[in-house]
Amino acid sequence: MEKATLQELLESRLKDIFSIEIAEASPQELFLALANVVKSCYANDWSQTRKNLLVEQQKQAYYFSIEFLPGKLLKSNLLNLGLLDTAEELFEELSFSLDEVAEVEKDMALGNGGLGRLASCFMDSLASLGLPGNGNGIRYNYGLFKQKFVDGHQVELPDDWLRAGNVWEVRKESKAVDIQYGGEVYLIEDENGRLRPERHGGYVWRAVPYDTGMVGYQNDMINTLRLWSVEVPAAEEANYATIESRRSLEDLTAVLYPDDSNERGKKTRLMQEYFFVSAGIQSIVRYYLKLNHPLTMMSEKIAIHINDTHPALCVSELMRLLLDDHDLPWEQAWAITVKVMSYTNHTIMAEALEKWPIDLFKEVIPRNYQIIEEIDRRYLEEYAEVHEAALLNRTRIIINGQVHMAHLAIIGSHSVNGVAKLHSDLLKSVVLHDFYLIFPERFNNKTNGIAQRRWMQLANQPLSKVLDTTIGKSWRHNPQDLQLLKNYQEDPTVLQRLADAKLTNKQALAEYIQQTTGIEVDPTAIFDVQIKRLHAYKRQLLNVMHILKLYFDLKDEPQAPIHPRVFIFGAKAAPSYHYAKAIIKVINEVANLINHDPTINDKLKVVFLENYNVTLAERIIPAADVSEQISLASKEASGTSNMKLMLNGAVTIATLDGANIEIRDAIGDENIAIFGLTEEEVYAYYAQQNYSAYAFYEEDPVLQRVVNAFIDGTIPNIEREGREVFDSLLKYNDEYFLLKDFKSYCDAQYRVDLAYKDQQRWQAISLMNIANAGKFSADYTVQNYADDIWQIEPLYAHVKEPNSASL
Ligand code: 4GP
Repeated sequence: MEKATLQELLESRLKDIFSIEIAEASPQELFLALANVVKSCYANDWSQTRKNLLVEQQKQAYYFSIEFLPGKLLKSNLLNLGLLDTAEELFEELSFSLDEVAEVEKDMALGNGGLGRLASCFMDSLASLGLPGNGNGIRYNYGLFKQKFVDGHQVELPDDWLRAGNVWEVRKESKAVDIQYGGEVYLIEDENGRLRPERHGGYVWRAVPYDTGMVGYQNDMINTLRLWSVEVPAAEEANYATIESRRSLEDLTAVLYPDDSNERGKKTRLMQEYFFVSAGIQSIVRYYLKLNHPLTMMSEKIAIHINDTHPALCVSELMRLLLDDHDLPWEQAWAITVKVMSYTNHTIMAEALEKWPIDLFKEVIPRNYQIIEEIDRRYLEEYAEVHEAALLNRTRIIINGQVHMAHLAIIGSHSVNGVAKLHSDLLKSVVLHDFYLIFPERFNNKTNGIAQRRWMQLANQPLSKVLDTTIGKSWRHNPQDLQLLKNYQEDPTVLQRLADAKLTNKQALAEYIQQTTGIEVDPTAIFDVQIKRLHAYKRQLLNVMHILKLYFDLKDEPQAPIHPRVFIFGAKAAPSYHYAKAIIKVINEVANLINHDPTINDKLKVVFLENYNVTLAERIIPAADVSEQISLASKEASGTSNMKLMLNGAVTIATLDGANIEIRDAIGDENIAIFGLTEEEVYAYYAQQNYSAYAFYEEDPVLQRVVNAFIDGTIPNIEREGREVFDSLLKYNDEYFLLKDFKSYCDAQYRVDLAYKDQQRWQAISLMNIANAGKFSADYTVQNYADDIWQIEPLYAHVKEPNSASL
């Protein structure tokens, strides 16, 4: 599209919506007008994609996820439509900044972290590969809370992201479905001797879908992200006459992760899970029936993906529809269900493997509960002759009065995958070992990937330009072409250009830090970044302990040859995760102490940026020199910020955990700083039960001084939190082995410091990281899901060649 055409469209939208001229428009008005133009640019392709899918009758994948974290969409849609450069030029000509306009958009934060962000990366890749794949989730009125720091404590404010409306979504009233909750279900024999459910009581809520176009990268493919919102069904209006009764209904899709420390929150959560599952499955079956194929062939046209355990009810809900609404015999319905379903596990942390009390199940979704009981009964019966009773009793779905969602997902799926090689191996050997014995053929690995277009082309334009001029533009379509950069490892001009791009990004981040926190940081210092959810296993505390060590080194010897460093944190703690919040307070107070200590002479700065989200990540990642990936080996399933930071030229300091191992394999030991226990060593400690935090503390005076600092008054204002940290390390024997890994972490940090001082060497390492990051594009990951799990192919009727993703 020509610039002039874009301008005309923009002008006419501004007139239509606001009755104003461009010159009078505010960034808000420009945003809305431009977003509407963008929408109209893909409207036709969106309907064409749907029509083609119906005509071609190709198999489609449906990705069920309780979280999606797309971030802002304006610039990514412009990029994918091939309009970004034109829009940027136009705005410049009009003396506006496109960035300022894009900033207006609310970050769509319908998720917590890795799991939700991965779901959105996959949406982008599916469309960009021309693959028919749709998202299915919940349209929460409030996204993940907005984080503020008050006196160094995390305070959670509601994220009212829908207040000004959401320009990208389309309400599809005609596609609404009813969701049944509660009541009692009796099984009554019909004239053919078949047991049929008869429902007494209960209530029906309406699920209304809001669809958002998922725009493929310059290929005219537009998939759909369908998010469901709850409403009162028209026939039930009279029953919801009071504000209170309405409120309890509206609570259902109000917030992501209702506080489930109480019964009411737990119930809401289970109802949410059933809500988006039932709505999604009903709409899929309705679509499938339009194709006029027998239900027994469903797996040839439909793949349903269970992203973590939250949508595990997909199994029992599809069974319910096939059995109750479509009269299929159990065996047929089960065969279809298992062929259609697949499941990804995202964590080995036990708390995330959901279990629900059966009483709650019976109360909320009684018919699904009956079906789950029957799946459970048949599971025991079917495998009784092949496997020992003890094994079956450990793997069955209903155990000790609880429904195990992961068991339901595994038993009901043909594929179970982990998200990095190590994680998938641990699933087989430890976490899901019992299931591996029963269903070895179901287990496979799909290492995570990232949306490289967002994390490089959009987030890091300075570096993108260096890449274009050095290796050409093919990397924009084929990320593996980043390898071409390897030819320049010893080219001082290219290394300098990379360094310049990094400096530009660091200057921009320094400005943001100054504006938002008042802290001044020097862009020539090392920017050392740890951005991820706050969790004990991710060991932000280990990072803090190293910072304290450097602090003491400088106190003892102010001229110590340490290259100046800025430690940057971004992290939210779950509202009910007390210990994680204590760590936030500690980091903030350590920052206060160090940033204001004149003897440190600005050699160390600690910055904890508030409200970490996708948009903030887009600011931080391009400016990072060092990437902290320091979880205890075996605990981080994969990680994806590790891949984003690597792509942007940061050098990783890492344990051999999750995808760090595959990053190390891709770039070689000389381009990454590895430290700490390996997964085998961690498990050896577990087996021998001989870990003694105190022993490490006792023998290392440096460590002693650091650990004591949490309680000896060195760090002001952390009486309670410091004690909690101290106790977790010594009294409760340091669950995540920080004391054991401390020394080797400090050694690795020292190596990083030395490497940075040799700028030529540092830039060459950084270059190798960028050059080898192509393989972590989610395009490749999704291609593997498409080939191995979903068996979907690019839309045949596609007008343009889909993005190639062969490895
Ligand atoms: C996360 C894992 O912690 C992270 O390692 C992984 O990269 C990400 O999923 C995507 O697979 N898990 C979650 C969760 O976000 O809620 O379990």
